[in-house]
Amino acid sequence: MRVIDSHTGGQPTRVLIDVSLPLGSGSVAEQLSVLRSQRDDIRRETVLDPKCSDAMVGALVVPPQDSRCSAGVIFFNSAGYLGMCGHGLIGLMVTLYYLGRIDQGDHFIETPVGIVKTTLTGPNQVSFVNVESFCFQKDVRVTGSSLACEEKPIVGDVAWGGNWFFLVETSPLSLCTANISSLTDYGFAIRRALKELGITGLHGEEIDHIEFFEKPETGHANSKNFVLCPGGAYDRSPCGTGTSAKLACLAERHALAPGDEWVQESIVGSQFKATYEPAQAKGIIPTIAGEAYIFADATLIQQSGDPFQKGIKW
Ligand code: PYC
Repeated sequence: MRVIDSHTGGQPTRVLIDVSLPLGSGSVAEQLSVLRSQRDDIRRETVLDPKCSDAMVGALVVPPQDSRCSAGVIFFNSAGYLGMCGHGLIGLMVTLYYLGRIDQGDHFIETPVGIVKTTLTGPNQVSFVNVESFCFQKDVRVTGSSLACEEKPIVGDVAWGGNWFFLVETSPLSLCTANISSLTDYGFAIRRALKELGITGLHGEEIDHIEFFEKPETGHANSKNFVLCPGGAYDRSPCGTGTSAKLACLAERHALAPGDEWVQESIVGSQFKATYEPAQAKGIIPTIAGEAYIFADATLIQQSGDPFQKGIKW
Protein backbone atom coordinates (compact mmCIF):
# COMPACT_ATOMS: atom_id res chain seq x y z
CA MET A 1 0.00 0.00 0.00
CA ARG A 2 1.36 3.42 -0.96
CA VAL A 3 1.27 5.97 1.85
CA ILE A 4 2.36 9.58 1.98
CA ASP A 5 3.46 10.90 5.35
CA SER A 6 3.52 14.59 6.18
CA HIS A 7 3.62 16.65 9.33
CA THR A 8 1.63 19.71 10.25
CA GLY A 9 3.45 21.74 12.85
CA GLY A 10 5.26 18.55 13.90
CA GLN A 11 2.15 16.33 14.07
CA PRO A 12 2.19 13.49 11.51
CA THR A 13 -0.51 12.45 9.00
CA ARG A 14 -0.39 9.31 6.85
CA VAL A 15 -2.60 9.47 3.74
CA LEU A 16 -3.44 6.04 2.26
CA ILE A 17 -3.19 6.32 -1.51
CA ASP A 18 -5.69 4.67 -3.87
CA VAL A 19 -7.21 2.40 -1.25
CA SER A 20 -10.71 1.70 -2.45
CA LEU A 21 -12.96 -0.26 -0.08
CA PRO A 22 -16.60 -1.32 -0.45
CA LEU A 23 -17.99 0.97 2.25
CA GLY A 24 -21.34 1.62 0.54
CA SER A 25 -22.57 4.74 -1.21
CA GLY A 26 -23.73 6.64 1.85
CA SER A 27 -22.39 9.75 3.53
CA VAL A 28 -18.84 9.73 4.90
CA ALA A 29 -20.36 9.23 8.38
CA GLU A 30 -22.12 6.10 7.09
CA GLN A 31 -18.96 4.86 5.37
CA LEU A 32 -17.10 5.34 8.66
CA SER A 33 -19.49 3.03 10.48
CA VAL A 34 -18.92 0.31 7.85
CA LEU A 35 -15.14 0.83 8.07
CA ARG A 36 -15.21 0.65 11.86
CA SER A 37 -17.31 -2.51 12.03
CA GLN A 38 -16.00 -4.43 8.99
CA ARG A 39 -12.56 -3.18 7.95
CA ASP A 40 -10.81 -1.95 11.08
CA ASP A 41 -7.83 -4.00 9.86
CA ILE A 42 -6.97 -1.05 7.55
CA ARG A 43 -6.55 1.26 10.54
CA ARG A 44 -4.60 -1.32 12.54
CA GLU A 45 -2.26 -2.20 9.68
CA THR A 46 -1.40 1.40 8.89
CA VAL A 47 -1.16 3.35 12.16
CA LEU A 48 -0.48 0.87 14.96
CA ASP A 49 2.92 0.01 16.32
CA PRO A 50 5.37 -1.19 14.89
CA LYS A 51 4.75 0.72 11.61
CA CYS A 52 3.99 4.01 13.29
CA SER A 53 4.24 6.17 16.35
CA ASP A 54 1.12 6.77 18.47
CA ALA A 55 1.03 10.35 17.24
CA MET A 56 0.21 9.36 13.65
CA VAL A 57 -3.23 10.16 12.25
CA GLY A 58 -4.23 8.11 9.22
CA ALA A 59 -6.43 9.50 6.46
CA LEU A 60 -8.52 7.31 4.17
CA VAL A 61 -9.87 9.16 1.13
CA VAL A 62 -13.41 8.00 0.27
CA PRO A 63 -16.06 9.13 -2.24
CA PRO A 64 -18.08 12.07 -0.93
CA GLN A 65 -21.87 11.89 -0.95
CA ASP A 66 -22.22 15.66 -1.23
CA SER A 67 -21.68 16.66 -4.85
CA ARG A 68 -19.98 19.96 -3.87
CA CYS A 69 -17.04 18.04 -2.38
CA SER A 70 -13.79 17.08 -4.12
CA ALA A 71 -13.30 14.18 -1.69
CA GLY A 72 -14.41 12.58 1.52
CA VAL A 73 -11.99 11.65 4.30
CA ILE A 74 -12.01 9.44 7.38
CA PHE A 75 -9.34 10.15 10.00
CA PHE A 76 -8.11 7.58 12.51
CA ASN A 77 -5.36 6.95 15.02
CA SER A 78 -4.06 4.15 17.23
CA ALA A 79 -7.11 4.43 19.50
CA GLY A 80 -9.90 4.62 16.92
CA TYR A 81 -11.60 7.14 14.65
CA LEU A 82 -11.79 10.93 14.77
CA GLY A 83 -14.74 13.12 13.82
CA MET A 84 -12.53 15.72 12.18
CA CYS A 85 -8.82 16.41 12.32
CA GLY A 86 -7.48 19.87 11.56
CA HIS A 87 -3.81 19.04 11.29
CA GLY A 88 -4.75 15.93 9.27
CA LEU A 89 -6.86 17.97 6.86
CA ILE A 90 -3.94 20.36 6.25
CA GLY A 91 -1.68 17.32 5.64
CA LEU A 92 -4.26 15.78 3.30
CA MET A 93 -4.57 18.89 1.11
CA VAL A 94 -0.79 19.29 0.84
CA THR A 95 -0.54 15.60 -0.08
CA LEU A 96 -3.25 15.80 -2.78
CA TYR A 97 -1.42 18.79 -4.27
CA TYR A 98 1.93 16.96 -4.16
CA LEU A 99 0.25 14.10 -6.08
CA GLY A 100 -1.06 16.55 -8.70
CA ARG A 101 -4.66 15.64 -7.84
CA ILE A 102 -5.82 19.13 -6.86
CA ASP A 103 -4.93 22.70 -7.79
CA GLN A 104 -4.40 25.58 -5.40
CA GLY A 105 -7.66 27.28 -4.43
CA ASP A 106 -10.88 26.21 -2.72
CA HIS A 107 -12.01 22.62 -2.18
CA PHE A 108 -14.88 21.22 -0.13
CA ILE A 109 -14.15 18.02 1.79
CA GLU A 110 -16.78 15.79 3.41
CA THR A 111 -15.87 14.46 6.87
CA PRO A 112 -17.92 12.24 9.20
CA VAL A 113 -19.00 15.34 11.17
CA GLY A 114 -19.76 17.68 8.28
CA ILE A 115 -18.39 19.51 5.28
CA VAL A 116 -15.32 21.70 5.60
CA LYS A 117 -14.14 24.25 3.07
CA THR A 118 -10.38 24.21 2.55
CA THR A 119 -8.21 26.68 0.69
CA LEU A 120 -4.79 25.64 -0.54
CA THR A 121 -2.94 28.95 -0.69
CA GLY A 122 0.50 27.52 -1.53
CA PRO A 123 2.11 24.08 -1.94
CA ASN A 124 2.36 23.78 1.85
CA GLN A 125 -0.15 26.34 3.12
CA VAL A 126 -3.78 25.55 3.89
CA SER A 127 -6.66 27.22 5.66
CA PHE A 128 -9.97 25.56 6.40
CA VAL A 129 -13.39 26.62 7.57
CA ASN A 130 -14.27 24.03 10.19
CA VAL A 131 -17.62 22.57 11.20
CA GLU A 132 -19.73 24.57 13.64
CA SER A 133 -18.01 24.57 17.02
CA PHE A 134 -19.54 25.41 20.40
CA CYS A 135 -18.92 25.63 24.13
CA PHE A 136 -21.27 23.07 25.69
CA GLN A 137 -20.56 23.59 29.41
CA LYS A 138 -18.56 26.34 31.12
CA ASP A 139 -16.56 26.14 34.36
CA VAL A 140 -17.06 22.44 35.04
CA ARG A 141 -15.40 21.41 38.33
CA VAL A 142 -13.65 18.08 38.20
CA THR A 143 -12.67 16.20 41.34
CA GLY A 144 -12.50 12.48 41.89
CA SER A 145 -10.40 9.56 42.90
CA SER A 146 -8.19 9.95 39.85
CA LEU A 147 -7.33 13.46 40.97
CA ALA A 148 -7.35 12.64 44.68
CA CYS A 149 -3.89 14.08 45.27
CA GLU A 150 -5.00 17.50 44.09
CA GLU A 151 -6.18 19.98 46.73
CA LYS A 152 -8.05 22.20 44.29
CA PRO A 153 -10.59 20.91 41.78
CA ILE A 154 -9.69 21.25 38.14
CA VAL A 155 -11.99 23.71 36.36
CA GLY A 156 -12.54 23.56 32.62
CA ASP A 157 -14.98 23.93 29.75
CA VAL A 158 -16.51 21.16 27.63
CA ALA A 159 -16.54 22.15 23.97
CA TRP A 160 -16.98 20.68 20.50
CA GLY A 161 -14.62 21.58 17.64
CA GLY A 162 -15.12 18.47 15.49
CA ASN A 163 -14.05 16.29 18.45
CA TRP A 164 -14.94 16.66 22.16
CA PHE A 165 -12.53 18.59 24.37
CA PHE A 166 -12.14 19.45 28.04
CA LEU A 167 -10.27 22.76 28.09
CA VAL A 168 -8.36 23.83 31.19
CA GLU A 169 -7.48 27.52 30.92
CA THR A 170 -4.83 27.48 33.63
CA SER A 171 -2.58 24.49 33.12
CA PRO A 172 -1.75 22.65 36.35
CA LEU A 173 1.87 22.35 35.14
CA SER A 174 4.04 24.62 33.07
CA LEU A 175 3.74 23.85 29.34
CA CYS A 176 7.29 22.85 28.45
CA THR A 177 8.52 19.73 26.67
CA ALA A 178 10.20 18.49 29.88
CA ASN A 179 6.71 18.17 31.41
CA ILE A 180 5.12 16.18 28.55
CA SER A 181 4.96 12.90 30.43
CA SER A 182 3.52 14.53 33.60
CA LEU A 183 1.02 16.51 31.50
CA THR A 184 0.01 13.24 29.83
CA ASP A 185 -0.55 11.56 33.22
CA TYR A 186 -2.55 14.57 34.38
CA GLY A 187 -4.64 14.56 31.21
CA PHE A 188 -5.43 10.85 31.67
CA ALA A 189 -6.42 11.48 35.30
CA ILE A 190 -8.87 14.17 34.15
CA ARG A 191 -10.27 11.83 31.49
CA ARG A 192 -10.85 9.15 34.12
CA ALA A 193 -12.46 11.70 36.46
CA LEU A 194 -14.77 12.98 33.70
CA LYS A 195 -15.87 9.39 33.12
CA GLU A 196 -16.42 8.73 36.83
CA LEU A 197 -18.48 11.91 37.11
CA GLY A 198 -20.55 11.14 34.00
CA ILE A 199 -19.44 14.36 32.28
CA THR A 200 -19.87 13.86 28.54
CA GLY A 201 -20.51 15.66 25.28
CA LEU A 202 -23.97 16.78 24.17
CA HIS A 203 -25.24 13.29 23.30
CA GLY A 204 -23.30 11.33 25.93
CA GLU A 205 -20.07 11.12 23.89
CA GLU A 206 -16.84 10.47 25.75
CA ILE A 207 -14.66 13.57 26.12
CA ASP A 208 -11.49 12.05 24.74
CA HIS A 209 -9.27 15.11 24.17
CA ILE A 210 -7.89 17.12 27.11
CA GLU A 211 -6.37 20.53 26.48
CA PHE A 212 -4.25 22.66 28.85
CA PHE A 213 -3.42 26.32 28.17
CA GLU A 214 -1.02 28.97 29.39
CA LYS A 215 -0.09 32.45 28.26
CA PRO A 216 3.24 32.35 26.39
CA GLU A 217 5.92 34.48 28.00
CA THR A 218 7.47 35.53 24.69
CA GLY A 219 6.53 35.72 21.03
CA HIS A 220 3.30 36.88 19.51
CA ALA A 221 1.05 33.89 20.11
CA ASN A 222 -2.06 34.56 22.21
CA SER A 223 -1.88 31.19 23.93
CA LYS A 224 0.14 28.00 24.19
CA ASN A 225 -1.49 24.57 24.53
CA PHE A 226 -0.89 20.93 25.30
CA VAL A 227 -3.42 18.50 23.84
CA LEU A 228 -3.76 14.90 24.98
CA CYS A 229 -5.15 12.80 22.12
CA PRO A 230 -7.32 9.68 22.67
CA GLY A 231 -4.51 7.11 22.26
CA GLY A 232 -2.22 8.85 24.75
CA ALA A 233 -0.07 10.80 22.28
CA TYR A 234 0.16 14.57 22.63
CA ASP A 235 -0.56 16.76 19.63
CA ARG A 236 2.63 18.33 18.31
CA SER A 237 0.51 20.81 16.35
CA PRO A 238 -1.78 23.32 18.10
CA CYS A 239 -4.66 20.96 17.15
CA GLY A 240 -7.16 22.28 14.59
CA THR A 241 -10.25 20.91 16.30
CA GLY A 242 -8.84 21.90 19.72
CA THR A 243 -8.22 25.45 18.50
CA SER A 244 -11.79 25.51 17.16
CA ALA A 245 -13.08 24.43 20.59
CA LYS A 246 -10.91 27.12 22.18
CA LEU A 247 -12.35 29.84 19.92
CA ALA A 248 -15.87 28.66 20.78
CA CYS A 249 -15.09 29.11 24.49
CA LEU A 250 -13.52 32.53 23.91
CA ALA A 251 -16.59 33.59 21.91
CA GLU A 252 -18.89 32.31 24.65
CA ARG A 253 -17.07 34.54 27.16
CA HIS A 254 -16.94 37.53 24.74
CA ALA A 255 -13.15 37.33 25.05
CA LEU A 256 -12.49 37.40 21.27
CA ALA A 257 -14.50 39.33 18.70
CA PRO A 258 -15.57 37.80 15.37
CA GLY A 259 -12.88 38.35 12.74
CA ASP A 260 -10.08 39.05 15.26
CA GLU A 261 -7.03 36.84 14.86
CA TRP A 262 -6.03 34.30 17.52
CA VAL A 263 -2.58 32.71 17.30
CA GLN A 264 -2.48 29.34 19.02
CA GLU A 265 0.92 27.83 19.73
CA SER A 266 1.57 24.16 20.49
CA ILE A 267 3.83 22.78 23.16
CA VAL A 268 6.58 22.33 20.53
CA GLY A 269 6.21 25.93 19.31
CA SER A 270 4.29 25.44 16.04
CA GLN A 271 1.42 27.82 15.37
CA PHE A 272 -2.03 28.01 13.80
CA LYS A 273 -3.71 31.32 13.00
CA ALA A 274 -7.43 31.32 13.68
CA THR A 275 -10.50 33.53 13.41
CA TYR A 276 -14.22 32.88 13.72
CA GLU A 277 -17.60 34.11 12.59
CA PRO A 278 -20.77 33.58 14.60
CA ALA A 279 -22.79 30.58 13.41
CA GLN A 280 -26.47 30.88 12.61
CA ALA A 281 -27.39 28.45 15.37
CA LYS A 282 -25.58 28.17 18.70
CA GLY A 283 -21.86 28.33 18.08
CA ILE A 284 -19.18 29.69 15.81
CA ILE A 285 -17.61 28.86 12.46
CA PRO A 286 -13.81 28.81 12.91
CA THR A 287 -11.20 29.29 10.21
CA ILE A 288 -7.78 27.80 10.92
CA ALA A 289 -4.59 28.26 8.90
CA GLY A 290 -1.39 26.22 9.06
CA GLU A 291 1.19 24.45 6.94
CA ALA A 292 2.31 20.89 6.29
CA TYR A 293 5.41 19.30 4.77
CA ILE A 294 5.73 15.86 3.22
CA PHE A 295 8.54 13.67 4.50
CA ALA A 296 7.85 10.20 3.06
CA ASP A 297 6.32 8.68 -0.07
CA ALA A 298 6.50 5.04 0.86
CA THR A 299 5.11 1.55 0.36
CA LEU A 300 3.94 -0.48 3.34
CA ILE A 301 4.54 -4.18 2.82
CA GLN A 302 3.62 -7.34 4.70
CA GLN A 303 6.08 -10.22 4.80
CA SER A 304 4.58 -13.63 5.36
CA GLY A 305 5.28 -14.90 8.85
CA ASP A 306 5.37 -11.43 10.41
CA PRO A 307 3.50 -11.91 13.71
CA PHE A 308 2.80 -8.18 13.95
CA GLN A 309 1.53 -7.59 10.39
CA LYS A 310 -1.75 -6.40 11.82
CA GLY A 311 -0.12 -4.10 14.33
CA ILE A 312 0.43 -4.44 18.05
CA LYS A 313 -2.94 -4.11 19.77
CA TRP A 314 -3.20 -3.29 23.46
O1 PYC B 1 -5.62 18.90 14.55
O2 PYC B 1 -7.74 18.52 14.98
C1 PYC B 1 -6.55 18.21 15.04
C2 PYC B 1 -6.18 16.97 15.75
C3 PYC B 1 -7.00 16.11 16.41
C4 PYC B 1 -6.20 15.10 16.92
C5 PYC B 1 -4.90 15.34 16.55
N1 PYC B 1 -4.91 16.50 15.82
